Amino acid sequence: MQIFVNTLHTQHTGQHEMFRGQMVPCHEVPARLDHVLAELAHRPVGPMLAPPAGDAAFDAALQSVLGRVHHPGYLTFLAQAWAEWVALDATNAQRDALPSVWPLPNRHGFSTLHPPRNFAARLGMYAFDAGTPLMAGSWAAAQAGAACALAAAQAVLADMAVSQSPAQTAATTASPGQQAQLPSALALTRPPGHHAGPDFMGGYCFLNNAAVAAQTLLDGGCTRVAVLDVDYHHGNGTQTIFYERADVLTVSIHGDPATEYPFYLGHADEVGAGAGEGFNLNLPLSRGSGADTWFEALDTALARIHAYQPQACVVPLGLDTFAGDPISGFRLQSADYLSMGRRLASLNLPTVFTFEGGYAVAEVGVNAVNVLLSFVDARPS
Ligand code: SP5
Ligand code: ZN
Repeated sequence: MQIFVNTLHTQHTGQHEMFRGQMVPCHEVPARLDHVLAELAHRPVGPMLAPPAGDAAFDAALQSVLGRVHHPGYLTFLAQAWAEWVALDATNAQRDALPSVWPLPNRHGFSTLHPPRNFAARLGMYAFDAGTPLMAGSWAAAQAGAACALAAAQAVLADMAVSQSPAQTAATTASPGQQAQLPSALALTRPPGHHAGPDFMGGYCFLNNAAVAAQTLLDGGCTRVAVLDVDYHHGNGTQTIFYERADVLTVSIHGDPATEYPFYLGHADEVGAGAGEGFNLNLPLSRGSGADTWFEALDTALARIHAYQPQACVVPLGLDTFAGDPISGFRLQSADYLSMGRRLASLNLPTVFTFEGGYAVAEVGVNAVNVLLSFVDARPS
C-alpha cells in the first residue's frame, strides 16, 4: 500500500468548535495524524510518499478534479475566505472564522438573484455547521490533502494499468506472465473530507478527498467505482456529490441520523435520484451498536458492492466507530479493526483509503493501522 502523507496538515489547527452553546476545544487535532504516523513507524504498511511537488501536469490534474467534484464559486470562496475574514477586522487574524448565520432552505433561503456580498452571509451559505473553523492555513492544508487523494488514486491506476490504454485499464486482469495486481493506497491527511459537498463545508471537512479519489479513478478509465464509507458519521458530502450518478455507488454505514450528526441525511430511503437511482445505499445503525451489528451491516454493504461489479473502491476510513471515541456512539474494539481490514480486502478490488474521523486520539493510530495492515496482509499481492 502506497501512503501519501499531507505534510501541510498542521497548517490547519483549529482552536474551538461550537457545541451546545459554548466553544469547546476542537476534536479534529493534528495529533490524530501524528499518532497514525507513529504507529506506521512501528508497523509499516507501505512506502511513505508525497504527491509530486512543482509538477505542472499534476497541479493541472488537481485543479481539474477539484472542479469536477466541487462548484467553482465554492472553491473561489475557500481560496479567498481567510483574506476576507482578516480584511473585515485586523484582529480577526487571531481568531478562526466560524459561521453564525445560515439561509433556511425552502423558507427564506437566499436567492441566486441576490447573492450576499457580506462575508458572514457567504460563510454561512457555504457551511452547514459551526464546528468547522477556518484559519490561515486551512485552504493550503485542504488542497495538499486533496493532492494526496489524487496521488493515491493515480498510484492505484498506474498499478492497475497492465500495459493497456487508459480506457481499458480498469477491468484488466493480469496479462500472461504478470502477477495479478490488487493495488492499494492511502491518502493520510487532515482535515478530513467526507462531509464536504459540491458547495458546502462542515463536519471538519472542506474538500472531499474520497470524491477526488473516486473521480480520478473514473477519469483514469474505470467505468464503475464504489465508495464504502465506514466513518461513524454519514458521508453526506460524498452522497450529495454522486447522488444523481450511476458511475459511483456510494455506500455508508453510520449512526442513525435521527439522533446522530450530521442528522439531515443518511436515512435508508435515500437511494439516489435520476440516473443515480439505486446507486446510493445507507445503512444507519442505532447509537450504541456493537461489532456484531456493525459487521452485519458491512456484509450487506459488501454484497451490494459486489453486485455492482466496480473496478475499484474508495474507503473513507473513519475510526470514530471505536468504543472509546469521545463524540460517537458505536462500540468497536481495537481488534475489530483487524477484522474490518480483512473483510474490506475480501472485495478484491484496487482500493484507495482516505483518512477521515476518529477522535480517541491515543488509539486512532493503532486502530487505523489495524485496518490497513490486516487489509494488505489479506491481499494476494
Ligand atoms: C469527519 C468527522 O468525523 N466529522 C465529524 C464531525 C462531528 N462534529 C460535531 C460532533 C458533535 C460534537 N460533540 C462534542 C462533545 C463534547 N464533549
Ligand atoms: Zn466521523
